[in-house]
Amino acid sequence: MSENRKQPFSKAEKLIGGGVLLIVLSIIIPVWVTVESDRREAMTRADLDMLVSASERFFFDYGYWPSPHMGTAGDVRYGREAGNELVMNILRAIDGPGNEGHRLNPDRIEYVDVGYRGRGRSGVTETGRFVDPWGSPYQIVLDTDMNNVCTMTQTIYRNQTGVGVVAWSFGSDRRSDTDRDILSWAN
Ligand SMILES: [Ca+2]
Repeated sequence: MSENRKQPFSKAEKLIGGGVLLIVLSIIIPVWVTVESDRREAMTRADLDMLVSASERFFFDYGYWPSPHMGTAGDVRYGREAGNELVMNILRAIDGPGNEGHRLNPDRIEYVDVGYRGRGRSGVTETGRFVDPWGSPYQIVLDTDMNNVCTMTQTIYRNQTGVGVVAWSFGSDRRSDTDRDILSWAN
């Protein structure tokens, strides 16, 4: 009897306990994954709204888009050939690439307030690149040739008429042009 007292759980009890634990985990883990992916998607949508509205406010104030490439035909896509830090430095009023000496945002207005990126959290890198919660740079197209069309290059997405800025995230698969992409516009 003293032997039994030293064993708080019998083998059968341990098996049952382990089974219950597995069942609980099998419920909790998928719920957590869904909650986490919903959280990241909501964060991404908020970032995209912020990028578009900040760019529009910038245009309203200055009469040009937050880009060092104004006048470039065919528009410029940031996040791919050109880093999006060129746009972000202008919108964040930072003296750096794209906005050297505050030349494009001379009033030094902070149109966006973005923190540093973290695990599962969007934000700017040390070089000022704005990345989504999965770590991929946000894609931004600005109407640099001012023809009221955002010309989309090297992507499945159509040119967007009547807007000066569009932005998108690669989403959870970290690849562009897939159904996981999160778009600032209704495709
Ligand atoms: Ca254009």
